[in-house]
Amino acid sequence: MKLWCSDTSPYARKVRVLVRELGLTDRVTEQPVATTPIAPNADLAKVSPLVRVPTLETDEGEALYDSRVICEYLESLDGVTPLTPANGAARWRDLRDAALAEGILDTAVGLRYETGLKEARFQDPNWIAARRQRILHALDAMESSAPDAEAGPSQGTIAWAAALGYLDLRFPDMSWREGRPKLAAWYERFSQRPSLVETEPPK
Ligand SMILES: N[C@@H](CCC(=O)N[C@@H](CS)C(=O)NCC(=O)O)C(=O)O
Repeated sequence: MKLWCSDTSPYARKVRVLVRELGLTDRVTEQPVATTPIAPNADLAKVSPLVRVPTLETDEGEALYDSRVICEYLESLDGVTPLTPANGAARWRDLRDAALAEGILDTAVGLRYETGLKEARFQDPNWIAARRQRILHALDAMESSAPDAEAGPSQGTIAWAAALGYLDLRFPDMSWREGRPKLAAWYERFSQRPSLVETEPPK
């Protein structure tokens, strides 16, 4: 399988972490690529109509996206022991947690494009402030339900770590740890997993 990814994409990082946690590194080759909304990568465009990373080309030649679909696919492969709870309340809670982190990412990545790719005169400070507020609000929800220190990897916990790592990379001024001691303690421990260390984005 071929995983189109980038070393700074938090969505791709979710998949790259899961690949490692599931023991699939021998079956997945990473294909780094640079793509942005205003400079879509031509090679990726040939296999992925939205031209976004991550995209997974399966051994059958199918292109899968987005990161959630790819995570579900990887956990469904023969010979793989899924990490995300299979059913019941634990599953819905975990997938809800993944959606919360992805909401943070959608907001933060959108902000990054807004401020990084648009000329200053086209940026709306009120909109930017509201988006930052949304991220802080979501972080408060994470603090209220921070996982046990011993919680293992799953789609939910991996998405949380990818989102927090992305805030450290792109929005250090948000100081997300301030006032969120449980979340900070959980992340401190979880981010030491080899899968997270190996996929840490370059500063
Ligand atoms: N919902 C998608 C989001 C993927 C996404 O937005 N990836 C970014 C990189 S972080 C990208 O490829 N951006 C290029 C673009 O939007 O044209 C997922 O979960 O995979």
